[in-house]
Amino acid sequence: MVFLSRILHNGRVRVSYRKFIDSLRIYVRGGSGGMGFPKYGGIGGKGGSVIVVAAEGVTLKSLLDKNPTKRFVAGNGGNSHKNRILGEPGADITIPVPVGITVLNDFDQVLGELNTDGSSLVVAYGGAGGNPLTQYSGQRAEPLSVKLDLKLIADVGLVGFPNAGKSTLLRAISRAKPEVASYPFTTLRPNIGVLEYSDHRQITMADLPGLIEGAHMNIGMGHSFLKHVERTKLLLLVADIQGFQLGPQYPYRSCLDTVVLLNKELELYRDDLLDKPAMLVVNKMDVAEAQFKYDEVKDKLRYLADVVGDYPEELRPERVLDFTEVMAISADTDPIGVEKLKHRIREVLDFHAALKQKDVETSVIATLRAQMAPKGPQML
Ligand SMILES: Nc1nc2c(ncn2[C@@H]2O[C@H](COP(=O)(O)OP(=O)(O)OP(=O)(O)O)[C@@H](O)[C@H]2O)c(=O)[nH]1
Ligand SMILES: [Mg+2]
Repeated sequence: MVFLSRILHNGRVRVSYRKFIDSLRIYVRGGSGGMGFPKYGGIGGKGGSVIVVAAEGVTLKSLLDKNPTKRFVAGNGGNSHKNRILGEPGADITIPVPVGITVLNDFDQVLGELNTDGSSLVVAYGGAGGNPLTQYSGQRAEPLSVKLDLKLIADVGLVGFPNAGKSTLLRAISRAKPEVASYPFTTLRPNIGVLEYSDHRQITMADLPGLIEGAHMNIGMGHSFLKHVERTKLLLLVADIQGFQLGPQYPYRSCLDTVVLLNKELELYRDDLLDKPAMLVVNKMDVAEAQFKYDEVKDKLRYLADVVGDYPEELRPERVLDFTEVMAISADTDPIGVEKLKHRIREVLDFHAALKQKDVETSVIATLRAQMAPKGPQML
């Protein structure tokens, strides 16, 4: 009840997702150029640059904790003098940032993306050293503000209503230990787990906060965390066979309703997410009457296009997700089912990767299709 009062505060659902920092504005300035030396035609040293470098293990929170002023200024160039006609260049300053950062300027234009460990980007150049063209005075570099926007990099993104069992599934399928609890909005920040296979292949999966109808109007935790699925290769929707009801004054949504509403919220966030490969996992198949309910609804889940017409306009997506596969499991009690899912995820990822490769041999596609066919009859 404590939790419900937290969630249902003011009759609207408000839980802060913002405690997790996935975006940070910083202020940067290159170093000033050193003074030239007119008497000998000496040129001042160039100011240092500010460089952001992606590094594993860094978080925006750790960056902020170490640099609460969020200001980064590179070293000034040395002056030219009679013993050193060419002034010494100013020291560069490097800012370690998490892998997966997009750097944007004040106009929200993308300056670059740092998606691999060690990749770097110069965000501010130093001023030129004093020279004849500048009457030997060193140039000052302009201060700039840049935004560091983190998007997690994972192969698979878990998307589902609160309480559907996303974190339970991540716990069962990987060694990650995200928090699991019987109230909605347990997950406040994304977690990544690694699916490990016997041949050492690894697939990463991101667990996200619960997505709820009205998320686009900032209900629940809003939908801004969906940016973390923008780069995933596969959306894995998780739906509770029992459906969902946030509280007594909220409407009950069946399992099918939740899938349609997730589809709608994904569309409202960015409709090109619907073009991503997607799988659906119906969870909690161990509860009473689950099989009966699933048998009733499974064809509808597969062919959403046939059912969305029954929904009122405000709930109805314009375009539907095309699930490569619909699977029913119990994340909590069925390790065999979870293992099957783990292998299926790999097959589906490989299938879509092969399709994407334009020069892939048609025979390979044919083989993959044949492998997929018995379980995924709606495949292309
Ligand atoms: N019976 C049953 N309960 C499950 C199963 N999977 C998860 N649960 C329970 O459902 C509740 C919610 O599970 P979570 O994994 O925290 O759900 P979530 O989707 O991560 O929820 P949020 O983080 O709030 O979005 C917990 O009480 C779990 O124990 C399942 O397969 N069967
Ligand atoms: Mg969770």
